[in-house]
Amino acid sequence: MSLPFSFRLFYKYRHLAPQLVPLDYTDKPNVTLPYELIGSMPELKDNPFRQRIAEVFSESGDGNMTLDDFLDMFSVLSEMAPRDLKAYYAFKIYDFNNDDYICKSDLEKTVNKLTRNELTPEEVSLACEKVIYEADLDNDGKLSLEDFQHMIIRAPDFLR
Ligand SMILES: [Ca+2]
Ligand SMILES: [Ca+2]
Repeated sequence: MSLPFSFRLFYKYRHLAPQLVPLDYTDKPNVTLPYELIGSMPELKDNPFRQRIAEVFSESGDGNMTLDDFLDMFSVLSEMAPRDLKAYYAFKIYDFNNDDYICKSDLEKTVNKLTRNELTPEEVSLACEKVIYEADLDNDGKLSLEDFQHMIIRAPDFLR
């Protein structure tokens, strides 16, 4: 998907740990870079969701990344990624407990990160109830991917 950028991204990946990442990838070397290196990149270091983003794109789920994980992450974060794909990954990022729904506690974590903990717990709770009330199309009290996608169409800022 991100072919035009793959060389640039490969060098970006390798630059994080030149001693670990070989220049020659033809034999598919089994290399994984630790989250500490990934999360401190300029593109991520100020993002309150950086650890969650790395976990979601990391095949091992722990935030450590192979080159393929890394390429996937940057192609989805790219401005050119289709909105549906971004929405799918945003949903996964906000689904902190990985149960395929965004429930109120997932949303509270999301809102706390988005607002960098500047709201009181009551304000956060109210904001989350409002979001669920407005976006929960099937009234099961939590947001499915479909509920979430409808919400994104109305409020695209949620993707940023
Ligand atoms: Ca969840
Ligand atoms: Ca629902």
